[in-house]
Amino acid sequence: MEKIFEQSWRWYGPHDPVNLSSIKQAGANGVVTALHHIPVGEVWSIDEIEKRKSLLEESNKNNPFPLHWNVVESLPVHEHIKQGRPDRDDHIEKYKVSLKNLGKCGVTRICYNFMPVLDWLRTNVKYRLEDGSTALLHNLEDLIIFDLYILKRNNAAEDYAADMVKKAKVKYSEMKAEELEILKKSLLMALPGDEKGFTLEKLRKGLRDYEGISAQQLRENLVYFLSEIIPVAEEAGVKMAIHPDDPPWPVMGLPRVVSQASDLEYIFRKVPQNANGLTFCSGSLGASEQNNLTEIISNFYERIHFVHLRSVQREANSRFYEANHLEGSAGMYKLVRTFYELQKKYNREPVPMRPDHGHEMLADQEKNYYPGYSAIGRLRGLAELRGLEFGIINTLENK
Ligand code: DNO
Repeated sequence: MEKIFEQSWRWYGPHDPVNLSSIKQAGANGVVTALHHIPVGEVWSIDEIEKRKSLLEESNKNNPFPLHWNVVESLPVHEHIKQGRPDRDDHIEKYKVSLKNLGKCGVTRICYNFMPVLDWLRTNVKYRLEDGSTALLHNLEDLIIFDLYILKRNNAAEDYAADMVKKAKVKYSEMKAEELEILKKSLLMALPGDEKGFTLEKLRKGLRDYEGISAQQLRENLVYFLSEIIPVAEEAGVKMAIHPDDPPWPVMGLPRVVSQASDLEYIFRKVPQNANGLTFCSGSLGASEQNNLTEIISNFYERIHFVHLRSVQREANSRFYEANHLEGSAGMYKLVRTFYELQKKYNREPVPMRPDHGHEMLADQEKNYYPGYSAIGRLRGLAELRGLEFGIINTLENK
């Protein structure tokens, strides 16, 4: 076997500070990208998809190592679909058209998520590590401080354990204004690819729109959505790959239903076609110690259409930070080895994999990257993961 993964790299498009030739130099040939300029819910026309493809084709001229668009990350799901509003069918119809258009253009893997309002959530996007680089941190205590004292959400304290609320209260009373500002900025940050971000008011409104929507209701809305789009995806030759919740538990009173193995079992049982698949994200799932990552890979292997590899270091009280790719709690050797063994068993093509996030380090510390998406940190991640893959294949095959 030559490869376990198709080495890939997330590219935000023409405005991304990391350009296509840098991606080639990083050693990736799969480009994971999305049409971020199209508002959520609007159709991705063939024209727009072809325009993005032509940027890659242009950069491939006279190049023996061509890039290709292998995964869409993300085709976002409109909030009204998640909320099950009366107009959800109109939004689902538009989603189907985008999906078919992508299939027609040969872009056949789509990553998306079903997290209400917010995507990934970190309380400090510049957490300094011992080696001087910075990483992303999630600290529940700080999230509580934000929720109670900055956002001032009604009855927020009821959503957390009493001892954590107490600890947060003490910490808050000692925090300086700058620290509170960092916390606020980190939590109101825009989602990847969106430059606008949240205001407190916009976030409050987003949360209000989910009042009365239980986890069970959200789950049913997800199944409704999947029952509609998966047959269309199958027909279009497209694989859908849902991204797990990050972190994998409810946040700010919002339900989250793609957090653990039982959630995955549920949605795959309800909508069994293989086009209904998973983005295996070791970082998101790995933030909860209840998730056994190798078991999840083994149980859902044939549905894993896309892989994000990164490792969080879990600490007490739902605090975690993003460690180097081969360190932290994920146990990367075992994960990659499990992928190797299953690929041999099922004789599958290499699955697209991207190093998810990287530290801000070296010259990148002077630049302004979207947190987690610096060039050098991800380059280090990819290089380490490729080395691990190379070592596993060569050792196990006695090369
Ligand atoms: C964060 C990403 C996520 C992911 C979406 C997919 O870095 O992994 O934001 O792109 O959840 O829909």
